[in-house]
Amino acid sequence: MNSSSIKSLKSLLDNKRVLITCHRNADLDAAASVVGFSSMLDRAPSETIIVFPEGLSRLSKKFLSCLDIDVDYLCDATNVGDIDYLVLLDTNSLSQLSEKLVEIARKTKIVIIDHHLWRRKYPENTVIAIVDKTYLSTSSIVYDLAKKEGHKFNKNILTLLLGGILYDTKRLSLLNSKVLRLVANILDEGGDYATASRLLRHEMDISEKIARFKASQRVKVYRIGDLLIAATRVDAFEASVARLFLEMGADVAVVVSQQKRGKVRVIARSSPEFFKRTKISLGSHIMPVIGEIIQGEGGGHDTAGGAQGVYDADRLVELVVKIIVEKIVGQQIDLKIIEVK
Ligand SMILES: [Mn+2]
Repeated sequence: MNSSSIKSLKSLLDNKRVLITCHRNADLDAAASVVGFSSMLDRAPSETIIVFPEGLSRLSKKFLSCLDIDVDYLCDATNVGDIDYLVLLDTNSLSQLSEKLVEIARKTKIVIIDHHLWRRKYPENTVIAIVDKTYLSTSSIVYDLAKKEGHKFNKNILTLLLGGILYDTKRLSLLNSKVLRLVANILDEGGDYATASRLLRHEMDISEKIARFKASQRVKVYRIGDLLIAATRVDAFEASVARLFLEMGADVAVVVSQQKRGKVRVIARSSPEFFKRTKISLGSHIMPVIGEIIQGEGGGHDTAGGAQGVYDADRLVELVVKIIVEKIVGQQIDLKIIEVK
């Protein structure tokens, strides 16, 4: 990120109608960066509209309500009228937006702020792209951006941004000196680590617990050397189930779920050691391939990926495992041979 782009960003959005948004079902990093960014523009003479396509994640809602942060937002951009600038935070492809937002993106100047690299070219009308992986979260980019603009956040927004950073860095288990310094600055300015950390603690409700037990009963485990792949199909709580399998010792977890309107979704998680050893990135090497086969889209990070499309859910579980196995061993293998019985 260079300072010239930052200067122009602030003057750019002055006196403009700015729509600020992020990927669907905003996770904590996305929600915190949207709220942080819009509060930074608050004092500027611009009109800001926040859209959280398909709303906020449960954790994001919990942070906003417990921190008493009042945010006016829309869940879609159907009646927003003319927009001068579309600010995309924590969104690394237009497919993560709602249809209406994609429509707006096609005819509106775009500012991109993200820590995920875009696998495709930026949309044609992108005027500024602040995309930097080394920030590890979009919340830390927004914080740094605001700092450079001379903007001071109030304590609750600082704690929210801290939550976004903790969330995306898995509570700082991914870390570099820059992010550690930014976190130290946030604490110095009044961000509350104890509160952010407490709010991040996840309390499972009974339905999530049941989903985890059911998934454990149905899981299939495949072994390649000393690598284990655990795969199953669930109705809900995919991410929780994938986490559980990793905690149980799987190197890769694959979880498929049937969605509305005949769609099917798969998420996969791998341990950082798996990526280190095999150099197989779920987001770059596996999910885009799956996305194509199931006539949808796929992507994600090295150790966390997902794809959506149209396919039979049970067959999709096998397909994903097959493609991961093929990538590991360099050839197709009959899954029956490597299934742990
Ligand atoms: Mn993020």
